[in-house]
Amino acid sequence: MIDLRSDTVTKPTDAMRKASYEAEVGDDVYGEDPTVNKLEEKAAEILGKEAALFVTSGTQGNQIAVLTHCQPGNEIILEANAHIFLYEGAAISAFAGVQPRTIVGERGAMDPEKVESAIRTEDVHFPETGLICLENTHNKAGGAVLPLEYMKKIYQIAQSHNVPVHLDGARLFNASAATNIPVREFAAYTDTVQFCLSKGLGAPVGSIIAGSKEFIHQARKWRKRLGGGLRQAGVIAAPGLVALEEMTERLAKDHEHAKMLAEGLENIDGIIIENKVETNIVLVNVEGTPYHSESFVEMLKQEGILSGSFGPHTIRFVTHFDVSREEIKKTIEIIQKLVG
Ligand code: TLP
Repeated sequence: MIDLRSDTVTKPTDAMRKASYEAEVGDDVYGEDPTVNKLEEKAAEILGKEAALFVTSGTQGNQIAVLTHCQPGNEIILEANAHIFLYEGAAISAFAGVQPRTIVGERGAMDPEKVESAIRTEDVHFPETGLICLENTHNKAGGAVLPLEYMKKIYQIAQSHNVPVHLDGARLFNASAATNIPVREFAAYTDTVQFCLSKGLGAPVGSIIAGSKEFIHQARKWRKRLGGGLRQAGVIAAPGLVALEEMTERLAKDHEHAKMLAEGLENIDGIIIENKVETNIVLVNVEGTPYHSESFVEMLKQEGILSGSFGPHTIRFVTHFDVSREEIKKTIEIIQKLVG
């Protein structure tokens, strides 16, 4: 199978498995797991933040950030297709008791003027704006990179209104690889950041959230409340360290493969590439073929290619390190044969 459903499907490398096996461990709830501590220190350093926390998933990281920043009854501003809004089971409302204020963006970026005017003024009727969330790269916008200047603008607006900014940087290293801008420069325009070790970086599980020491102190408590306080977690943190040491540079290869896939598919009659491919996601519109997205995905599956339906006519392909250049070529050939 050529699995292009998501970069979450990547399997741990041999080096990761070995690191797990050899990891020095302790009870992380007591703060005594040396491997987890090392991962958190390294992640904080890479992001230029005071402290970091190892969490079980991107969703947990985002939710801990919302819970830590906000009070029940707050409102958070986020893009209308943000993962936190679309794909996290309304956890912000169910757990944090906050309501979303969504703004439709352009390639994942909300108009800064709209963000500023969405921030609530003091009024007895209004919820307080507790947080602004950004997503970089933006999943639904096809792995679009939010430019650094844009992030700076949003951060300045947020600061002038005393509202914190959280970055869902599940694929922040992809944004960095696409722009050659270190992750810490993006992180500088945020109060807190979440990034996933388990996507393009290839670790089997886990995410990091980072921010000030005080924020991470509170976040640790929320992680415990949510049942995310793990014990000898070094065995899963060790692959995360390998991910940070060995897997960030190679993301450019996934981006090359995504561009190659888009270029190969765009010449096929009936197929339109919906996004400007900047990173590892290709959104393919099949409206001009006799198929809707679900049936297209099913047809590809029969041919040994896994993809994801991302709307009635849209299919998402995500490149990652378990997919080779030859497999990309083969994918193009098969789609050409099926609909060309
Ligand atoms: N995204 C998954 C699915 O949930 C859609 C994927 O296959 O892309 N933020 C962003 C921007 C994400 O894309 C994801 C996962 C998460 C957060 C959540 O991460 P996990 O799956 O670790 O909870």
